[in-house]
Amino acid sequence: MDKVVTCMAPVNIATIKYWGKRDEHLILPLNDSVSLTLDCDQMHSQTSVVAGPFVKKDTVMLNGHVMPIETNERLQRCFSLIRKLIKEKKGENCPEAQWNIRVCSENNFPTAAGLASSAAGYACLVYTLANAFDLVTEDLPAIARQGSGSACRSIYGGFVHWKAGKDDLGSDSTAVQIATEAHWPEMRIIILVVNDSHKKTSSTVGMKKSVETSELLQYRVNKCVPERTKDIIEAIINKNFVKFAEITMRDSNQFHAICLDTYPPCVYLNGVSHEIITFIHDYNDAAGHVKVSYTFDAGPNAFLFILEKDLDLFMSELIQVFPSDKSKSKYIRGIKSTNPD
Ligand code: 2P0
Repeated sequence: MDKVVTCMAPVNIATIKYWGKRDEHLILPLNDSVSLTLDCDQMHSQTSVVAGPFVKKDTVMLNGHVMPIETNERLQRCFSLIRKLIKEKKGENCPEAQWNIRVCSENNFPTAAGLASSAAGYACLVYTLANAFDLVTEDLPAIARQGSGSACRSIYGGFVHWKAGKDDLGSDSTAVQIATEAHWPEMRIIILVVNDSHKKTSSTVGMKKSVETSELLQYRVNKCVPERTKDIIEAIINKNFVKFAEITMRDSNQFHAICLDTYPPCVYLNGVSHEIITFIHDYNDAAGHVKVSYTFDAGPNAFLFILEKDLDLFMSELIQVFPSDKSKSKYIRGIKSTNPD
């Protein structure tokens, strides 16, 4: 390889949350999840890869810091799965499979702050490696999944369904696209960054604790997620915003209820998050039906969904209630057309 290959991958926001693994090592989830991948020109990872006999050893730099690959099982697995693919496609003894690889990756947004940085990061790593070695394959989501579960959803744009699968080896646990980014162009996402510092309990640790201690988690996995997944996919295909929005809010609330049911509890939302939830419900009540919905990941930051026709009026009220200052939200960013800062 005599050139540097650079790719970008955006974050994805789950509307049906992934929370809990049935296999920690292979990163196999207990339940299906559904997400929307943002545009690449917004929050994204950018990764550059170079490989060849001239590279002395595998190295990965993230945001200017060297990552210790030797102690990072997930990075090692991604590298070895890519090398396995190279051998499958180009022959067991091909020189490329022996080359060392140098990776340099950057996020254009805060890392590990509950803003889906590992999803974008691992999706980008795997996608860039595949491009660098000319590996055209449908296996990329399954490889990205083994870096970070939610990364399999960022391989695709638009609306994505990560099927949990049943197989012990994970052959059927992969992401499929529900609809492309062109399907629902009126959809907008607003991100309210309440706090962009590192979260106290990582998602990986939090979901492990939930699997071990939450009595509600199995109820969610067996009784709620299957029907919600079916309904939200239908809502996406039919562009039924009210249905989509209601399921999204319910699933976010149930996910955080599981976090509180975890012992000791994982508290990801803060006072401002709860103020945002109240504000959204008050806004929808005043409008007479659901105009905007929220979802929160493993952090206090809010992701709001709204249709373009309702955006201006909503933003004018939002900015009054949550001015972009340090006491409330640090900044407010509208994905696609709006940037009030
Ligand atoms: C999601 N989250 O569906 C859920 C909602 C956080 C809250 O996927 O252990 O970083 O690397 O598989 O992918 C975050 O979990 O966890 C996540 P690992 P990951 O977006």
